[in-house]
Amino acid sequence: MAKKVVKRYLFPEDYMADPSVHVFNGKIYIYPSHDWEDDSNVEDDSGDQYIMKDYHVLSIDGDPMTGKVTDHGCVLRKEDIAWHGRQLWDCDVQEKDGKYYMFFPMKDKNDVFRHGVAIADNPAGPFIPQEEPVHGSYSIDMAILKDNDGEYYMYFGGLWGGQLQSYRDNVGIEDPAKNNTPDSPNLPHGSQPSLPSRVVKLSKDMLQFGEEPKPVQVIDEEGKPLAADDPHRFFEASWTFKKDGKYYFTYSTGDSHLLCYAIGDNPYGPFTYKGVILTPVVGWTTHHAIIEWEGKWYLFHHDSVPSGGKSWLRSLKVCELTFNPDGTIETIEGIDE
Ligand code: FUB
Repeated sequence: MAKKVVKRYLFPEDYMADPSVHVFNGKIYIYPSHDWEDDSNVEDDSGDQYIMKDYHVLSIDGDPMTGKVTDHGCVLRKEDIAWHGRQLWDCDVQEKDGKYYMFFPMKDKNDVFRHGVAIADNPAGPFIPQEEPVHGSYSIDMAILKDNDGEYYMYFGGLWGGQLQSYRDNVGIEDPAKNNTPDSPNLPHGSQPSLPSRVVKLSKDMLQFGEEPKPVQVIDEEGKPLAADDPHRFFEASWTFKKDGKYYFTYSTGDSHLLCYAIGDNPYGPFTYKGVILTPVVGWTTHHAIIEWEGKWYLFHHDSVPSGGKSWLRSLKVCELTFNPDGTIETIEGIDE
């Protein structure tokens, strides 16, 4: 049974989505996508309606449910990135040795998603982009885990418009700009294993992959990868965090509109599927971040209620998340009314 909980819209002043959230220097920072509407929002299965052109940083003074939200303004624009094509989608930021590294996906001039890195001296930016995308990078939706041993792991990938189906073993098997819909011949079907997200350890300088990306297996209690027709299989929007020595891998199921989670013993997995975090919200996409703040856990996500259901105009929300004593998560109801 999904539980109804109190939720807060964080930034009614503008449409923002895909929150990545971290506590830096004792303060909560949100790194969202900045949704945009003009004549070119065309709704289709390949995500052409998500035409974001820049990133803002938000921060919260104190408690996520009540603290004042500050917009630190535009911290990176598409035009500032030498290799830019279009669509600045879900980014994430991590700190290393006093520098802040923003990892972002954007289509290059051939309409192929690559990962960029931009660097700042403080968590509120501005972020200065590197000249080139990360070598060998592909697909979308990065989330960076800083592990206790000082290593940083990036989780990434997304189906359909996220282009993950165009790669096998980190090599393109077709032009990733093509077949960005559910009809792609490269998507598995029925009881075939679903396509996994990827995880990669970052290089010491945080600017490249430090190894070949590996598949993130989400398995059932019998150890079998979730099947392509399982409504709980991975689609996009990876997130990770650690709690009580366990690694939680959380993600969106895309066309079944759920946020789900799986638990593992190390950053590479496998992760055993455990359940639904959030039932469908208003709007096609669902996306999230989970953090601990002063002993409580919070789910940051988005929906399209304030825009009257326009899937490309989403609004940031937060609510408290409850863990059961065995480490499982209480399912939250996505619709508030
Ligand atoms: O915001 C564009 C895309 O929509 C994101 O990359 C996905 O996770 C989905 O929220």
